[in-house]
This record gives sequence, structure tokens and C-alpha cells, in this order.
Amino acid sequence: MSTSPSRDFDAVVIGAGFSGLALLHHLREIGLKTLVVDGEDGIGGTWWVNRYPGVRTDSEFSYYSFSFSKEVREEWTWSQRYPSGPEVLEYLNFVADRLDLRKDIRLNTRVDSAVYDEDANLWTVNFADGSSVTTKYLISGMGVLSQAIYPDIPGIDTFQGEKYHTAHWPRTGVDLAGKKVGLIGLGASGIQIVPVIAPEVHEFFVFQRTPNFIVETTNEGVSTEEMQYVRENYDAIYEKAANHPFGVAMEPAEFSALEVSPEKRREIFESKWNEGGFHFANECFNDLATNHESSELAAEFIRSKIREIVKDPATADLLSPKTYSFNGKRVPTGHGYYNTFNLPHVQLIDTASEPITQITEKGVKVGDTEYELDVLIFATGFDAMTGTLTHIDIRGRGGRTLREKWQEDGLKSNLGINANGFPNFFMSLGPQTPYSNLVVPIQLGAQWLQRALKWAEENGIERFEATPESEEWWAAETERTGKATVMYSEGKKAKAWFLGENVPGKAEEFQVYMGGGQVYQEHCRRAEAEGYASFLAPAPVNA
Ligand code: N01
Repeated sequence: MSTSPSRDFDAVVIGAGFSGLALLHHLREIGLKTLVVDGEDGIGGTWWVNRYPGVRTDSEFSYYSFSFSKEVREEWTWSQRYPSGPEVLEYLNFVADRLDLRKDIRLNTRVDSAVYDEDANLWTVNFADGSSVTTKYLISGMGVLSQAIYPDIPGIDTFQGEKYHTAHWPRTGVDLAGKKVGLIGLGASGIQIVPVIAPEVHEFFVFQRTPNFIVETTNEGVSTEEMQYVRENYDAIYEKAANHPFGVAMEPAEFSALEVSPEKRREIFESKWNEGGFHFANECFNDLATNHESSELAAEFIRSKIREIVKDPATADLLSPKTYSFNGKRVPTGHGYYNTFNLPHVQLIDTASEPITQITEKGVKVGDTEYELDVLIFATGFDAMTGTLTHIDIRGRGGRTLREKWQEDGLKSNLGINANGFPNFFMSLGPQTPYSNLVVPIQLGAQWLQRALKWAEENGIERFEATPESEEWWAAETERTGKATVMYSEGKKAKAWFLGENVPGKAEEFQVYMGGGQVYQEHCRRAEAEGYASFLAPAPVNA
């Protein structure tokens, strides 16, 4: 395939993280002249940006990597069961070097807008420095949790001390030694930073609005034998993850928490708690995500663990979620989180019963009490899934932005891959893609797109564009499957990001597909087997 003289590139991918690297490799393989751009000054995407102390994967090394490159599989060695952020970044740099990707990646190149030209069937991608390029295919690899948000608390800009968001942590690091530190936000980011910085700081005020169910784990080194085993069995491990609803290489549990005696249930919970991390949610019982009673039994088990670990009963009680049950929020993996609250200089402040009223010049005011701080950390999350896509102007047919489309029509896409009105614009991990260990849908998505575009180029198909019917179907499927899980009933109570509940004013819609990664892949394969018919909307007559 050769680039038409009328365009600069066949494909432009925004984002140089896991998605951007996989897409560049796969699109190059079919001869597309591809450029990856990223606004940051390093590759790695989320792993480049999120460099707060304690950042690491919640997925285990054995299935948190690509399977498509034999060279990378053979030559890369992981050092920890749950690799640290810096190690994942090193891995991504290794991938970029080993697959010779760097020459087609432009860093420090932030996209301001991208505009589709109907007549030329081209996208013009405009960068912050005023330059632009044209491309036939435009692909977002911008990540699902990239648009960081700050809480809407009065006085947030008045604080005179140091202020950081976990997603914008300074690359040079932050010296917290001997300081009075406050932290707002206890999702997966907040709970990772807490145990790591606590030993350094002088006083630590942890402001908690909603407690989380955290499954603690240990983090052993990876032995040579283990690494060798993983290398030799990579395909099987990857296949297992691809066939699992949440993209983890685990055997899904076979029976309900309600089918066993209380003693047996406790024994199973205990053994999976000891394995730690995602083993608990995925391997105990098959209905912790679908049956409220079972999810509540898991919740009660974790509450009992909190009471065992945390010495002060009042603090243990505060740390125990009571307003929603297990799986109502994305369950983080802990590395000594609960134990941190046994340190004498760590104070948990309940902002649910008495809210934060103001951020002042000196610190944080809860009710009438002002907590004076040297440093205030926000781990307050993201405008998930859609935020990055609606933050920049992606203008499709008729100049309509994605933001306008989703605001006016509701969240609509075909399989989260493409949206009607946006010809030849694709999303890696778009909204309505699986709630999963993300490396799996990233790789499978890049491979799906490789086959789709190869087919399009070979068959003279000029436009890939979701049909309106496919969008209606997928929105209904996403809602139907989502509402069948406790992520709906409990997620609403917990104001979970996967329902859009964490962003004031955002419509309540499932941002992700909860029907299972393996089911999602079946839908993608079916779309392919049907000659991509659901992606071949006829151009409007007046276009
Ligand atoms: O964000 P979150 P996150 N006043 O939205 C609090 C992935 N991830 O960055 O629950 C007070 O989960 C908010 O409180 P509440 C992972 O998928 C993965 O931690 O709304 N508090 C909550 O505690 C994860 O799910 C990894 O009451 C306020 C917190 O901020 C996703 O990213 C690591 C507030 C936000 O939690 C997001 O995680 C890290 C206010 N006004 C992240 N506003 C790994 O895999 C918000 N909060 C390792």
C-alpha cells in the first residue's frame, strides 16, 4: 500500500502508550504509513504520566504485557509479580526499541483538534504548535483514564502550600519528608500512594468520603523459573486472559457464594484473600459481580479483614464501606493500605458525615476544623472513557464534535470502535469497550483494526463508519448487560466512574461494557465475519 500524494499519512494515532505502540506495529505490518503523536515528552501514555509514589499494576506481570512479539516475549524479564510504574515504563520503552517504533513517534506534539473533510475523505490533525498533518485514518489511543479531574471544593485555588494531582506528579519527584501532608481521594490511585508516603511524612491527614473494598496482596520477586514458565506458556496464558470476562489469566469460579456452607465460604474467601489482588474478585465465586447477596457476603468478609488488620476499632469501622457492597467500585489491589492506619501519625478523617467545606490558604477545612498542611495531594480520579475524547475537538461530518454527538444523542458507538458521523475515526478502548485488564482489549483491538483496514484497502472501501442501527444495538447491549451486574445497583450508590457518576453533570450511562471481554470479542469477530457491514454506513445523500 502506498500513501496517496494528497495526504501526509495513511494513519495517525494519538497517544504513545500501550495502544499507540500496538497500533503502530500492527498498522505498519499492513504497509500503512503511520504516525503516532503524543503531547508528552516520553512514551508510555498512562505510565508516563502517572508517576506518583507507589504506582504499580493491579494485574500480575504474566498477563500484563503484549503477546504478539516473540522477540519481546523472549527478551524481556519482569522483576515483580505486580510491576511498578517505572518498570512498566521501561517495558514500553523496550517494546518501542525492539520493534523499532520510535522513528514514527513524535513526542511533544499535542493535538488541539482533528477535522474531517468530507470531500477529500481526509482528517486534518491540528497540533498545539500551529502545525497540522492530513491522514486517511485517525485513531485515538488516548487512554481511558487520562483526563484528570479536581474536586469542586470552594477555595481550591487559594491553598498556598504545595499541591499535586496523582495524574500530574512532577517527574523530579516531591520531597515529602517531615511535612504535614493531606490527601483527598481513595480510589486505586489514592490507596497506592498512602502506604508508600506514610512512613516519610511528619503528619498524614487522609480525607475519606467513601471507603473502598481493597484486596491486599504481597508482591514477590519473579524467579528465573517463573519467568521461563511464562515465556514458554505465553500463548496459553494470553488466551486464558482473552477468554476471561475481565481479561485476567484466571479460571473463572464455577459456583455461587450462596451454594456453599458458611464455613466453606469463609474458607474459600480466606484462601483467595491470601492469594491477593484480583484473585479474590475473580476466583472465589461466580456471582460476586452479578448477585447482590453474594457481593454483600464478600463485602462482609473484607470488613472482617479490616477489623483484624486495623487496631483502632473506630478507624476500622470508618474504613469499612457500608453504603454499597463489593464490586460497587473498581476493586483496587492494596500493598499494606489498611496497615498504614496503625501508624500513630496517620489520621483518617471522615468527610462523609462532616464534609470538606473549604480549601483555605493553609489547608483543608472539615466542618469548622481546619487541618493545616504543607502539601495537599489530589487523587480525585478522571473523567473516564469519554473525557479525553470530548476534551479536544474531534469534528466529524458536518463539523459536529464527538462531544456534541454524545451530549445530544447519548453515548453511542459501534462496539466502542467507531461512531456514526466520524468516518475512518477509530478508538482503541473507546467508551463501551470492556471493563478489563486493558492490555488484552488493546492488543486484540489493534489486531482487529489491522485486519479491517487491510480488508478495506484491498477491497477499495473508502469509509468505515458505524451504522446508526449498530450504535442503537450496542448502546442497548451495553445497558442491558451492565444493568444485570451489581456494578449498576451498587455503582450508583458508590458514584462509580464506570457509570459516569463521579463527574458532576455527566449523564449516568455505562462508560464500559460489563458483558465480559470474551463476549465482546465474539461480537467483534462477528462484525468481521459479516464483512464489517455494521461499519459500512452509506454516506448521507447530501454529503
Ligand atoms: O480515581 P477514582 P482513581 N471530595 O475515581 C474522591 C484506574 N487505576 O484515580 O468515592 C472528596 O477511583 C472520590 O471519593 P468518592 C482504575 O481503573 C488503576 O483512584 O466519590 N473526595 C474517590 O475516593 C481506577 O478505578 C491503577 O466519595 C472526592 C477518589 O476521589 C481508575 O484508574 C491505579 C471528591 C477518586 O477515585 C480511577 O482511579 C490507579 C470530593 N469533592 C488507577 N471528588 C492500577 O491498575 C473525588 N473524590 C494500578
